[in-house]
Amino acid sequence: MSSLFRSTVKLFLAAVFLPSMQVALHAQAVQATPNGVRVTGNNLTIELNALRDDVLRVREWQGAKIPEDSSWAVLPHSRASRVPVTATARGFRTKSLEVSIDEAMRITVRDSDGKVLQQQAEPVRYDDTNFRLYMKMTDDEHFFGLGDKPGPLDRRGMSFADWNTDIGYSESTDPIYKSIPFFYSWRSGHVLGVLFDNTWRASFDFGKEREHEYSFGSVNGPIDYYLMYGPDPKQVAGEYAWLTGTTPMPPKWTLGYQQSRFSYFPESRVMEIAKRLRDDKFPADGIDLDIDYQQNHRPFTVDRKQFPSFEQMIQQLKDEHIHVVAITDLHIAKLPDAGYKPYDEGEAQNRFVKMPDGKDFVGWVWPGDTVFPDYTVADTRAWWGTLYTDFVKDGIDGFWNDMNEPSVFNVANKTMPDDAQHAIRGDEDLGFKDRVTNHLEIHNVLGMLQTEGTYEGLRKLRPNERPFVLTRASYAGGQRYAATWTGDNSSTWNHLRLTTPMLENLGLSGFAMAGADVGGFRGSPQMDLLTKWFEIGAFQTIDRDHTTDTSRPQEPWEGGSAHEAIRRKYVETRYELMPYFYTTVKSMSQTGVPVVRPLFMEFPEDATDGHPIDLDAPAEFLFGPDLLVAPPEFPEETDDYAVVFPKGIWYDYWTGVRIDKQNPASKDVTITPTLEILPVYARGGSVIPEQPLVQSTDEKPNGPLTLRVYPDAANACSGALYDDDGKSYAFEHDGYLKMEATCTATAGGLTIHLSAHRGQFPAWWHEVQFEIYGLPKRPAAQFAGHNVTVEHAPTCDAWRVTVPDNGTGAEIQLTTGS
Ligand code: NBV
Repeated sequence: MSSLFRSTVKLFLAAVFLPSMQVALHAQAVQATPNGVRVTGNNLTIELNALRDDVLRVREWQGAKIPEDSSWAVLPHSRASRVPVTATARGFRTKSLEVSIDEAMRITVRDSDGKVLQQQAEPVRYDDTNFRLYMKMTDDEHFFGLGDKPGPLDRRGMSFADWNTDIGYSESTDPIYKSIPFFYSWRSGHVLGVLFDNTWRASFDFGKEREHEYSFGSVNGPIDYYLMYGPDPKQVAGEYAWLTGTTPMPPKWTLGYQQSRFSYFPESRVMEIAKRLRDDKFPADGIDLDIDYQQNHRPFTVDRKQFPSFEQMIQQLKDEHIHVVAITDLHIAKLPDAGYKPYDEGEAQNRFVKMPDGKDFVGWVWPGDTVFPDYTVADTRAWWGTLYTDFVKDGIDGFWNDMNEPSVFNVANKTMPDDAQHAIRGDEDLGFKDRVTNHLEIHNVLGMLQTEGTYEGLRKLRPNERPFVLTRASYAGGQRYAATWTGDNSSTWNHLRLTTPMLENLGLSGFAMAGADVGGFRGSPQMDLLTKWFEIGAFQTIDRDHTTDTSRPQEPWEGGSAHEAIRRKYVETRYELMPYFYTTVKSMSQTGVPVVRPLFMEFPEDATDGHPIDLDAPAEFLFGPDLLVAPPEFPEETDDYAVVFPKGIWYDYWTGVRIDKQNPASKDVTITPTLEILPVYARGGSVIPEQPLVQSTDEKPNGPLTLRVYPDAANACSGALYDDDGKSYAFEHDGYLKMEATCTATAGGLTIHLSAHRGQFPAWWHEVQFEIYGLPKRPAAQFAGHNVTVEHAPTCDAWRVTVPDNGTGAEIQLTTGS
C-alpha cells in the first residue's frame, strides 16, 4: 500500500463557530486512514471509511470508548471491505465520491462533479443516549424505502419510527411490523441510499419537523450508517444488496397462486379447496395452513381430531401439485411435563428469553402461556431449525413465521418487557462481543433472527431444496432468509390502493419477494373489490388470497362465475408470463433490483421538475423491467383517466395497440375503467417470453415458447430468458438455461436473432412462436433461407411466426416493404 494512504496524524487548532456560543477554539485531530478519515474534536469522533468507491460507512461516538463494530444487517465481508482513497485536507476522495468533515464536525458528501448529495446541517445532537443527525434537504429532494410503512411512495413531509408492532393499520399508522432503516434520497434523479444500522427504536423525519432538513436518530445504540451512491437508483439497489445480501432464488412454486385463510380446517375442507381450484381450472401452487391445524395453537403440533391423516393429506395435495405452507409462530407453548418436545428441549437447553431475575419470560399468545426462544444466540437459532424435522419429512414445503414482532397479548406494550434479557454470544464474523442486553436493542431484529433459524434449519434438513419462509416482522437484511407480506390489511378499496406503494417501498428496501393479502385480511370485500384485487395481485411477486377467521369466504369463486372468470384470466396471465416473471426473479436474486418497481427505477431521467414520474402516477408500477401496470389512482374510480407513460414506445398488452410516447404530439391514452380490465402495457424495445397455460408451476408447459416482440422506435428490441428446475441448487452449476432474443432494423423491416441456449437445463419447448407487434402490415418472413407462414394473432394486433428451436440459435427476417 502506498505511503500516501498510510495513517498520518495532523493535530491543529480549529476555529469553530457554534450558533449558541461565541467563536471557540477546540483541538481537533484529523487522521487519514488507508480507506478514510477519522476526525476527533468537541468530544466527538467521526470515522468515515470507503468500503467501495460508491459505498461509505460513517461511525460517530462520544468520548474515548470506540463502540462495538458489529451488525446483524450488513454482511461481514462487505463490512470488512476497503478501497484506497485519496486524502484531502479534512476528508478524502474515491472514484465516485468526495467527503469532508468541517470544523463544526459536519459531514458533506459530494459526487465527483461536486454535486452535493448529503450535507449535515449541524453536528450530531446528543441528549443522554439519544442522538439525531440533521441533514439539509433540497426543495427537489424525495425519499423512498423504509420497508412497507403505509402511506404514499414518497416519504417527504412525514416522520416514522422503527419499532416492530403487530397492528391492524390504516394509511397513517406507524410503526407496523417491520423495521428496515434504509431509504433513498432522490435529488433530480441522483440517488443516494442511506442505511442507518441501528436496531433500537430509531426514527426518521423527512422535512416534517424542520422545513428544510431531514433527520434520523435513535434512543440508543451506535451512530453507524452507510451511504450508497448511484446516481442510478438500480445501482443503489445493487449496493444495498451487496451490503445486506440479496433475496435467494425462491422455489418456482412460490411464484404461483396461493390460497389461504385463517384457517382451513378440518382436513376435508383443505382437500375441498384444493379440489375446487383444480375442478374450476383456477391455476394454483399452494395452500397455507394457519394456526388451527395445530393442537391448541401449539407450534409444531397437529390437531389430530381435525387432521387425522395430516401426512397423507400433504401427500395428496402434492400429487395435485399443491404445496403446503404451514404456520409456525415464533413462540413455544409453556407446557411442562406434557411431552411437548419444543418446550422440554428448549427448557433443558436453556433456550428461552429470560427476565432479570433469571426466570423465563412468559407471555400470553395463541397457545396461552408461552415462552420465546432467544434467537440472538446462534445455537438457539440452530436448535429452532431442528424443530422443523418432522414437518419437512411429512413433505411440507413452506413455513410461515408470524407474530414475530414479537407480539404478546394482554399487555399494554403488546410485546416483551423492555428489560427482558437477550444473550449475545460473541460472534467474530458479525463483530458482537459476549454480552447480555435488554429487549430494547433486540426487539427490531428478533423476527429476522427467527427467520434465519428457520431458513438455515431448512437448508440443513433439505440441502438441495430452496426453502420458502414467509415472515411478518424483519429488519434490514432479512431478505436473505424470508419473503414477506404486508400483514393484516383490510378489505377496503383504500387498502387495495395502499398495496402498491407498500410493495414498491418494500422492494426498494430489499424485500422483493413480497405480497399483500389479496382481498384484504380484516373484514369481507365486496365482490368487485375482490375481483380488482385479484387483477392487481396477479402482478405482485407473491400472490396469496388470505383473510381472517371471522370474515366471509374469499376464495376466487365467491360471487359467482362471472367474477371467477375475470379473476381466473388474471391469474392465468400470471402463469403465462411465468418465463418473463421467473427471468425477472432470477435477475432480482443477483442484482437486488425488485420485481415490483416504481417507474423511476427504469426511467430515472423521466422526471418533471426533477421529481420522479411516479409522483404523477401514484398507482402505476412496473412488473419487471418491461410491463407497466396502470390502474387508476383510486382503484374504485369510474371516471376516465389518462395513463402516464415514460417516454418511448408502449404497447397495450391486451390489444397490441402501439402508443408512441416518443412523439410529443401523441395523444393521451384515456381509460374508462371497467371491472374486467386492468390496463397493462409492454415497453417498446422489449421481448417478453411466455408459455402455454399450466395449472401449476410443476406442470411442464405443452407447446411452443412464445416471444412477444415489441420493437422500439428504431425497430430494435432485446429480451432474455432464464429457466431451471425451479427447486434445487443445480442452477449454481450448470443446471440452468439462458438465452436472449434481439432485433435489429433492416431496410425493409427487422431481423430477430435468437441466441443458442446456454447451460444444461433442457428447454420444455421445441418451437418458438414469435409474436411481433407494431408492424404496419403483414410481414413476409424468412427462416433458414425459406419463407415461413405468418399468421395474424387471433386476439391482438400482432403477427405470428413459428420456427423450430433446437437450442443452437436462429435468425428470422421480417420484411414489410419500405
Ligand atoms: O395466525 C392468524 C393470523 C394470520 O392469519 C395473519 O395473517 C397474521 O397477520 N395472525 C396474524 C394472528 C392474529 C390475527 C388476528
